[in-house]
Amino acid sequence: MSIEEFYKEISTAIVNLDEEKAVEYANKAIKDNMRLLDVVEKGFAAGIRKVGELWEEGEFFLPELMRGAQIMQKCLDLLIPHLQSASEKISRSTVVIATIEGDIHSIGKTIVATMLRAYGYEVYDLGADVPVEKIIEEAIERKADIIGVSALLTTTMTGQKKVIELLKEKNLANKFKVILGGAPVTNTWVEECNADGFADNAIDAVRLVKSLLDK
Ligand code: B12
Repeated sequence: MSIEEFYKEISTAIVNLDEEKAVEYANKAIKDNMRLLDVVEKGFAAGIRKVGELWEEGEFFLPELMRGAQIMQKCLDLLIPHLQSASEKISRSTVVIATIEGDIHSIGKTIVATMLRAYGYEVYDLGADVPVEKIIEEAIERKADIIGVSALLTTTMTGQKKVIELLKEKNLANKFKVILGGAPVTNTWVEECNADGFADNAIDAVRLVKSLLDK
């Protein structure tokens, strides 16, 4: 089986909600020392996005969407410790990351947090459904360089803008760089919010953080 076929098999296992196969592939990827981030992005994430499409098209119902996410999370729990063990402390910079309040989507944010850790950043992952004030409090407390805010819903994206607005109100805007992420985030939204950037996958998120800190 070629590597592309392997990614496709993983994605299919997620779409078929086949937990046994998905877990088997995650373990195989670990055992065979594969590039685990690629396995996550091109296999598992591709699968869960397809599940989302099927749900949107009415082929899947909410329990199936939830089951898909559960299987994905189980596999991530297996993979994440191995992604982290590749870590090499190369940076002392600190990132505080959260999914904004009202939004419970945590998978993508967790992958980004994991990758940043793997690249040596100190990462405080506040979880999902986190109020704007709490994100800012933690950023101050942890002396963060960067605040990352994830939003997966068009209705919760406005919270990303609120983070930046509240920082301005508190005269803290030049203390932190704010980066955004999540499927609905675009360049236009980043400009509208006055954010410092966005990334639509974990590798670009690492690149973005690095470039902002190099400035
Ligand atoms: C899995 C999933 C769920 C799971 C979430 C489980 C969990 N623990 O996360 C469950 C089943 C709980 C769920 C619930 C709901 N969901 Co949902 N869900 C999804 C789905 C299928 C996949 C999301 C995902 O995990 N993708 C995989 C990861 C790897 O990708 P990612 O999140 O985009 O993250 C990457 C990048 O965006 C970026 N990134 C992410 N965060 C950050 C942060 C920073 C700082 C940076 C730099 C980068 C970055 O890097 C990540 C890694 O590559 C999406 C479909 C989609 N295409 O996104 C729908 C989707 C987001 N959900 C949707 C909806 C509507 C809902 C519900 C409202 C459904 C309902 N009726 O209850 C609820 C929301 C409840 C709430 N209040 O939040 C809609 C949103 C529509 C919209 N435009 O607003 C979507 C788009 C489905 C659809 N096609 O309609 N969902």
